[in-house]
Amino acid sequence: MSPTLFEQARSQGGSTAIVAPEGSFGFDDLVAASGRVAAALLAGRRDMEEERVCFLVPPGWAYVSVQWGVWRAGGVAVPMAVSHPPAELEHVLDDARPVAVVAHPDLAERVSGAAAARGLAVRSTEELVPGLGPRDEVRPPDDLPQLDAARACMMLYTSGTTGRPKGVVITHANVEAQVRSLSEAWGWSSDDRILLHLPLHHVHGIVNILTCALWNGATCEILPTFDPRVVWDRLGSGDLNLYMAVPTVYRRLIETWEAEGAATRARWSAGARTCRLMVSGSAALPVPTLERWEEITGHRLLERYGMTEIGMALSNPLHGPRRPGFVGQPLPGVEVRLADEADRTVSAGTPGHIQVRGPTVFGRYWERPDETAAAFTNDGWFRTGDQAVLEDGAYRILGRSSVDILKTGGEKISALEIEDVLRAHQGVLDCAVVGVPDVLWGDRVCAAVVPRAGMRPSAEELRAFAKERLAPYKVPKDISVVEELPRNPMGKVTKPAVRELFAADESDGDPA
Ligand code: MLC
Ligand code: AMP
Repeated sequence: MSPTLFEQARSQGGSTAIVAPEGSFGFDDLVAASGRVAAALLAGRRDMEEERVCFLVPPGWAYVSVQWGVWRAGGVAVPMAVSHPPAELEHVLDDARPVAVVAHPDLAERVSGAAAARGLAVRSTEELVPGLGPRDEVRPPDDLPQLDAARACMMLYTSGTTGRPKGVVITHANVEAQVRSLSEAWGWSSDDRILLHLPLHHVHGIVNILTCALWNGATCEILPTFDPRVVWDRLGSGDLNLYMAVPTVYRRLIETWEAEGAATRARWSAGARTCRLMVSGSAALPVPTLERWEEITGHRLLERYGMTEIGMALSNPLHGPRRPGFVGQPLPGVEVRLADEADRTVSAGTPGHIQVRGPTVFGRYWERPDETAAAFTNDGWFRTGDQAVLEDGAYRILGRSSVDILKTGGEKISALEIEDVLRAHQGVLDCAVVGVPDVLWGDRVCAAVVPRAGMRPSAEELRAFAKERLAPYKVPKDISVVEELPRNPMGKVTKPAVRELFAADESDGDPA
């Protein structure tokens, strides 16, 4: 793994690295535990040489130990989403072609069938991670591989406009550049203590929170799931000084605070005020959410913009004015430009496509050379697919270039992937999936469905069908059965008109 990340951890000795459901662990524990995981995965070999290890482990101590163990063994860590049904996990197994699968005992059943069908045994975190189960005599070898920073360390799955989710291959050098950039911009230090409840198959939780904390000798307090009352209790304790989340989480926290009595509200607010920094990202932060959070906690959220392929690119300042509705300026070491359709830089004040370059940017999609090539300009700029405008020195995000990429609760999803699944239902002739603007979810996933002649599948039946095949956050919240889809004169479905169907549904209160 990144020698710097590892050496920094080792130099922290017994100071607390992780507070998790399993207990409190020092950096020395992490060095020991990850060494043992690495040795077990290597099983006598010198180096995993970028072989993939898929792991299905809830956020906590075992997760971190396995991730670091894979890194130290020279493997590529492929975290699988704990919320995903077997069908989504199977896609990752088929695509990543791992040599090993590691699962927490509580989740093993969800992946064991698919793993066995692919000739893979599921290894338990209880067996691999010291302190969680019986120890055997496996010891970390003195000579775990020395890794070149250009080697891949992680693959994160992300949705695009075409096909199923694809693997974003991230190198040790990418992670290091991302962490250095954020550490400088947001003033991380070993005095920091941050709460982590975001899913750990995304860059937000993995890099911005977990790895930044460990790199800086700070403490990361991990909750296994998001429970707004638990989060408020932790913020209200005054023990934390850093907090990062997606806009949906801030909205949910506001709703929970508003439903409480005066004494609890006061305690929660007072504790939250003692934080030094609170950050929002992964989706547009609605200005009313920013304003209400400021009233409740005294914190004007620092909004930043990023993406799995590039880490973080733009950020409001740690010190200095944070403009509501804006995402600030390029982070240290990150080049950002706005370009027109011909990849020419546009002038300030003119909307353009956001393109990003620099050491934080990934190199390739896993085994998708054509999509990789299409994602970069000839001179190495990555096309994010987002649009923005530069106004008075700060960037304002205008939206995405594709109407078929949605963001719900910070999760990026493809409308086309959901449509493919709905069309596989025997009662569905055609359908269109859209994101309807929503203050809680960002995009609320909605589907208009044209039934086959003589059939009328209910919304609940279709949702159940989708839930078996897709991650829960991809399942449409509203499904409307319609006679036909709105189309333009060329016969193409007009998604803005589909969106309007749902706005109309809401007003007459008659969803299917
Ligand atoms: C859960 N549900 C969602 C959802 N998450 N629906 C839409 N969008 C989502 N994101 C649904 C469930 O299916 C369920 O529906 C109901 O909500 C309750 O489920 P839950 O599991 O109890 O939800 P909860 O734990 O409260 O999760 C909501 C959330 C979570 C917002 C906390 O989605 C979350 O942590 N999102 C953050 C994702 C993230 O880290 N993104 C970063 C990507 S990296 P039903 O119908 O079954 O009741 C990136 C780059 C960058 O974007 O810039 O950072
Ligand atoms: P992901 O692919 O899950 O990493 O999501 C990246 C996408 O999230 C970006 O391409 C943007 O569309 C969106 N995003 C991230 N941060 C912001 C933000 N602050 N404002 C608007 N959109 C954002």
